[in-house]
Amino acid sequence: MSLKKKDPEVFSLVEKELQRQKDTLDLIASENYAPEEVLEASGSVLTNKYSEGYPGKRYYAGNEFIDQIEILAIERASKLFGMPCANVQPHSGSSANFEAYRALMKEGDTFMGLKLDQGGHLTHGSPVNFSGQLYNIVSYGVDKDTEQLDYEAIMEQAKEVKPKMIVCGYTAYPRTVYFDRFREIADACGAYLLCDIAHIAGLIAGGAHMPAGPYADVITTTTHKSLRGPRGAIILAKEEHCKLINKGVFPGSQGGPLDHITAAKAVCFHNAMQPEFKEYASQIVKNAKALAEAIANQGFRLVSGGTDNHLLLVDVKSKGLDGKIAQNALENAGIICNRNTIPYDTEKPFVGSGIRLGTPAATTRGMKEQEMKIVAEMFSRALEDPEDEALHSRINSEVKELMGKFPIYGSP
Ligand code: DSN
Repeated sequence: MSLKKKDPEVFSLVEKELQRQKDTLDLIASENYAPEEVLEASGSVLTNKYSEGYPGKRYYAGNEFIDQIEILAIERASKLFGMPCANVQPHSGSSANFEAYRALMKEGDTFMGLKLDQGGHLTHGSPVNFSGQLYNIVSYGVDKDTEQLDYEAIMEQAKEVKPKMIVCGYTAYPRTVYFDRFREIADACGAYLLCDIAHIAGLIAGGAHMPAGPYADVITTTTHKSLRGPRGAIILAKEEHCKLINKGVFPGSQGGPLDHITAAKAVCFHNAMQPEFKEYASQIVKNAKALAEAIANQGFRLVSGGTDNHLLLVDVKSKGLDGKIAQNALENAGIICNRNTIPYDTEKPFVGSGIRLGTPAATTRGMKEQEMKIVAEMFSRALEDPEDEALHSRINSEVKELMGKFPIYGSP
């Protein structure tokens, strides 16, 4: 009520954004709807506190309850992902990667990550990012025919390159990541293994993807994607790396932690330990498979032929479109997703030949396999003619009606 009175302009924009979220179909693979208890913790009075340092070792007084909250978050994160050390202070996935790299590497050291245009993240060695500027990057790619990781080829490359670190875990890779294979590769060349599980953290927590904990030296993850928590990140590590990681986060890179977000992370980890979360994670994958099959049946080519996880990459070139045109047409039809490069793309990254679709948010709304068939049909129809405004407006109404049957935040 106070926001409405004190700043009606911002209030009204927040309300409009809420309505947009309710009325449209969110298929952005990295987005989700944080539950109300997570929003409540992140919007709490904890935002008022300064807590530089760690529980029991702060640079400010008054941290009795903040310490208890951070300890809870640490213990829960550690248990959830099966690693002895957890740092719950990183503000974002990029910060977490920056901090973990700095903890275990010196500037100029060599690391291997998947190419950005084949599914890797900016922080996995892109030349326009700190990762590609501070370190010597030798990227690996996916196989041109299967569009999947070729573990034998990566092993050969790693033995030759002898990197200090290998990064696995991706933003646009629709297949299982075999962390056990990456452990073998890292061991064969004496590298640290960093698993960036940001996209699949919820699947791992819910048992729908193999865990990274038994294999990784360090895990980084955001908490707001399939994990369905607040916007932020964490780092998990083997005991031997704990001190360096903690120093790398504070004072190495960040100042005060966001205590309200730490509390929301603790709530998110608690939720992810409940039996219902297993069902949620497994339904995300079932929905992605159903969506992939239905979209392929509409005549689209899927990168790697399908999906094992929460996302699929649709090659819209197979229908004579590019990613940018397709993304805009879909947005006009109320289907929110993002364009993406596909392996060995001939388009520039700003255009791309692919559309990335993910099911974590739609699954949170309660949608199941039968709705995925309806979604695939609407997706295909919206792309029949990217210029047809009347068509998109009709589909937009159909999407809104469907979303009304799967409300978020209590009402359509
Ligand atoms: N921007 C995120 C994504 O959409 O995958 C990765 O950080």
